[in-house]
This record gives sequence, C-alpha cells and structure tokens, in this order.
Amino acid sequence: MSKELTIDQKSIWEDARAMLAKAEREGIETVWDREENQTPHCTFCETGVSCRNCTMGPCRINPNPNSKMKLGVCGANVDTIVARNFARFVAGGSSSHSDHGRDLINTLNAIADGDAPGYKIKDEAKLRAVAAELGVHDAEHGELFKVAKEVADVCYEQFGSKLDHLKFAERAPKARQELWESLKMMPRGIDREVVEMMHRTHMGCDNDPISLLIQAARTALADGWGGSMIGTELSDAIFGTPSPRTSEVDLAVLKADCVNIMVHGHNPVVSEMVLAAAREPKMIEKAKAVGATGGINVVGLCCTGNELMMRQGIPMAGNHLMTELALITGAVEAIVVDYQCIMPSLTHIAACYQTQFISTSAKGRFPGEIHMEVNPQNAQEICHKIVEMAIEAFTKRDPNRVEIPSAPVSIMTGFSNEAILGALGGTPEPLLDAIKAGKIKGAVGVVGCNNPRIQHDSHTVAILKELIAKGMLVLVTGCVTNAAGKAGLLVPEAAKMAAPGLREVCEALGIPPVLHVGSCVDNSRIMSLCAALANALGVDISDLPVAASAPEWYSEKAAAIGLYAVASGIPVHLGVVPHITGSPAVVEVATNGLNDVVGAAFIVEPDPVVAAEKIEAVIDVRRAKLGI
Ligand code: XCC
Ligand code: SF4
Repeated sequence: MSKELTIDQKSIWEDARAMLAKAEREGIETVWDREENQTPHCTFCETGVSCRNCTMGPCRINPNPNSKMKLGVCGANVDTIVARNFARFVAGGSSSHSDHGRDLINTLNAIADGDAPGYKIKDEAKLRAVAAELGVHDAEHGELFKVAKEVADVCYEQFGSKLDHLKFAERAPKARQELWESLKMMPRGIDREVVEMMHRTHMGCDNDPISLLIQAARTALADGWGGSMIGTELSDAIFGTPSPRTSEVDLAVLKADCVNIMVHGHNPVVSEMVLAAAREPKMIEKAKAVGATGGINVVGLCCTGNELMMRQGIPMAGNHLMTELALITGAVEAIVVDYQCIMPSLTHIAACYQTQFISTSAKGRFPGEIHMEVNPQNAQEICHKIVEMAIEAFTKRDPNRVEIPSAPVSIMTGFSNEAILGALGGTPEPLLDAIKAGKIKGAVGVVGCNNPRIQHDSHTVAILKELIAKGMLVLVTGCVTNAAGKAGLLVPEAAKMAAPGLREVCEALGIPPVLHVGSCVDNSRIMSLCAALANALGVDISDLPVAASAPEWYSEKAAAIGLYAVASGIPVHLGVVPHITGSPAVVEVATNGLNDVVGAAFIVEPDPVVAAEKIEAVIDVRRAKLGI
C-alpha cells in the first residue's frame, strides 16, 4: 500500500522539516517521494527468496503450500537462496570498506615515495606503533618514510592470498582466534575472502546455508579486523589520531555569508585536502573578493564528515537522509564526493541551484557530475581548483532561494581509543572497575545509517536515550553521530539523562554518556577496544557486557559490520529486518544458532524501546556469568 507521509512523519528534526517544506514549494523530489513510489516493495526480494545468479533463472520460491515454486531451476532450495543472497550482500559491504582502506595504503605508499604533495605523516608515534605491531623491522627508530613504506607493504599483503590469518586479527583474544581457526572463520586475505564468497555463491558451488554463512562471517571479519582496521589506523597516522574537541551539527552550520563547501562520502584522503585548500589565506581572500564576507565554510556529510569532525572539529551538516535536504538550502556552492552512500539523485538537486556536484573518484561516477579525479599525486592541485570553482559558484547564488533553518547544536567529538584510555590514565582498568562496580552497566556501540522506511532519526534517538538511562556507556559512529548530536547527547551535560552511576562517571571525567568514536570504518576502533578490555580481563569478547545496535541501517556495509561484530562475540540489534525472512532456517541461525557457535547473535527488533530492553537482558546475562 502506498502511504503518503506528512512532513512531520518523515523526520523528527526542525531543519529537515523546513527543507522538506521548501522541497515541496520548489517541486523537488526527495528520497521519501521515491520510497513512496516504490511501495509496496517486492515481497520475494524483501524476504530474500528471489535469485538472479544465472540465466536459467531468475527464480523465486513461493512459500504458499499450494505453489509448485519450491525450488529454483537448478534445484536450489529457499535456504540456499536466502543464505547466498545474504552472503553476497555482506561481500558488497566488506568490499566497500576494504577498498576504502586500500586507498589509505596507496596514500601512505605515495607519501613514503615522496610522491604525495601536501600529505604528511601527522602522527609519527601512531605509525611507529602500528609498524611495530605489524612486525616492521626497526619500527621504533627506523627512518620514518622507510618504516611507512614497509607498513604499506605489509598492509597490501593483507589483501592477498599468501597469509593464513590477517595480522590485526592477532589483536583479538587468543580464545577468539582459536575459535575462528576451528570454525574456518579466520580471515586470511581481504580480497581473497570476498572472491571466495562470490565463487561459492555461483550456481553449483556452496549450497549449504551454514557453510555459506560461515564464509560470510569470514568475509565480514576480513572487513572489521582487516580493511576497516587498516583504514582507521592509517588515517590516524596520516591525518592525526583524534583527540577530544568541540564542534557543531545541524544544517544550520551552513553560513549565508560564506562560500559553503560540503564534503560527502567516506575517504579523508579527499576531504582533508579540500579542507587544507579552503583554509589557505589566498583562497579566503578570493572568497571575500566575490562578496562572501565570512570566507569559506567547509562542512561534512555522512562518514567523511565524521572523519573531519573527529580530527579537525569540522561541523557536520547532516547524515544520510539530510544529504538531499542540505542542497535544498540553496546555500551550497559545491558538494565534493568520493564514494559510498552518495545518492545519485544529488546531481539533479544540485542542478536546481548554483551547486557544483564534483566527483573525485573513478569508483564513484555520476551522470550529471563534474568529474575531477583526485589521487595522492595531484590532490593538492585538484583540490585548489575545486575550491576556486566553489568560489566562482558563489557569484551565481540566488539569495532569494537561500534558507538556512534552525540553529547549530554543540557537540563533543574525538574519542579515539587512545583518547578514551588516555582520559582514564592510559589503561583499561578504570573503565573495567566502573563496569565491575556496576556504575557502568555495559557498553553499546550504536552505529549505522538512516532509512526512509523509518521516521528519520526517531528510532536512533529513542534507543540512545533508553540505553544511557539504563546505565550503558554508548559509543556512536557514522550517521548515528548527527542524530545523537542534534538530540543533545554528545555534550557532557547529557550525563543528566544517564543512570546515576553512569552520570557520576561522566561527570567525574567531564565526558558525555554518548561518545563519538568516528566514521563507519572506525567501528574497527570498537573491535580494538573490546579486544583490549577482554585481554585485560583475561576473557573472550563474548564474555564482555557489550552489545551493538544499528537502529536505522540500510547499507550492505552495515550488514558486514553487524556480522563481523557478531562473529567477534558482540550481540547486534538490527532495527530494520534484513532480507532473510524467507528462510526460517537462516533466521534461526542468525538470531539464535550463532550463540552456540560464536557466543553472540542478531537481535531483530523494530521497536527501539523493546530493543533496548533486549540489549539490557543480554548484558545482564553476561554480567551474571562474569559474577559482577
Ligand atoms: Fe552510509 Fe557511512 Fe550508513 Fe551513513 S552510516 S548511511 S553506510 S554514511 Ni556509515
Ligand atoms: Fe535459479 Fe539456481 Fe540460477 Fe539462482 S542459480 S537463478 S536459483 S537456476
């Protein structure tokens, strides 16, 4: 049934609602209109029972007992088809994060070769620490670029076929590593696991749903403990390890008197260089010369926005469902994109205004784009040109069509593991003591996207508030960051909304009860932190009072994150039902059976309040088992 939503039903936020009203006035279509046009979605696809893996098909399985459509043409049953589809979905997500990680290696490699003008190794200590961990010769004292080159080499090797396990998987507790080995779940090579996943899901290969799901988990682990972890660690080395700082969120971070440049996508390699160019005094002068009295204002969207916010305190204009609305302000001179989560509709909306839509990656091309490919060698030069194009676009802005709604909301950001542990005196013990004493009941990572099927940010904000009220320290990444920020949860004052014990800890440390730990690849920080806590306690991750939640997820990447977290021993709540419900057997494994195998499973629950209760129940069981 197609349902027409009111503006208030689409989003909980004032800035979003104002822009939805403007979109209606100006006759601009948004993601909500298209979602309505697509409703009802295909039930076969939604339940995961359709297969297009070969041209004997497409096939679909009909659950109606009277239907003869019980097997695909090849003989695949519903369990095989559902597991295969989910496995390929996860492989898509792992590929995206990992190929992003690869771009950081390329950048580090170019820096080491002296072939990346404008880039440097900002955090030498981090690079050396990572080098030592990766077994690089003379990591501590070797010549910096030589060490960098060797780090790049070892990271490239992680993508190949020669290793029996990924180097960063050694961060996991010994028991977890042994479990992965025994289950044939240990990731051996990042590209290798994805290729093997694609191979196994070809017609006539792996038809066993359990075996498919195990390889899907291995593919996901290659992301979490491989591609994403490389992305995070090398980004920190090159652009600096985040430390606590303040910033702002909301569309109101756009400024009417500035040339507004919006960076969107995922890779800091592009956005950091756009920012550097925009900060140059001669560029600011040029902007002022065309009438932008405030100069140049760089703001972020989605994950590259998270990257700049964590390291540079750059404000974020919005999350996934705000990306179209941001352009509708009419105040954006350029939107500079790389890859992932960039709706193809953005070029149409940009064309309604002075906004230049500039794509920078060969992996992310858009009909209607201006393409200016950025690589480590030319980034400095191209990003100058991009800023100049934005300044030029300012002269075409129509002030009568500019509307910047609401007001900016303050937030605190920059909670890398180094920063979190640093605030605690350098070791995990104080955090563990607070958990043991029950002041902090548990830790929950709330991560992921928006989805137009859910009122924008409503479930995310609801679950965040429920969790801190239950005494859970919450870590947020990705598009959840904006929701948490706008709800006033990313400031120390939010401790007032937390349970008494958590409030006491936050007030003593001057931190919010919800900590911003980065972008989606930075979910690897949560893996590393859980590993450090488990190792300090001498237990496995599956023993820790921790969980994760993706209340409004949409993307293949979110499925990969969810699966690597579960395979690492962290129960994961999904607020949007994955396309697996056509196979009761696969659902049973995902939501229950995995508990016996990896010590964690998925909790699928659309209601955020009930979901918080279910998360609390799992954490209570873990606390009881630990005797705390
Ligand atoms: Fe994309 Fe990473 Fe999801 Fe946001 S949270 S919609 S994946 S930008 Ni990563
Ligand atoms: Fe149909 Fe089997 Fe081909 Fe899938 S692989 S489309 S189920 S014949």
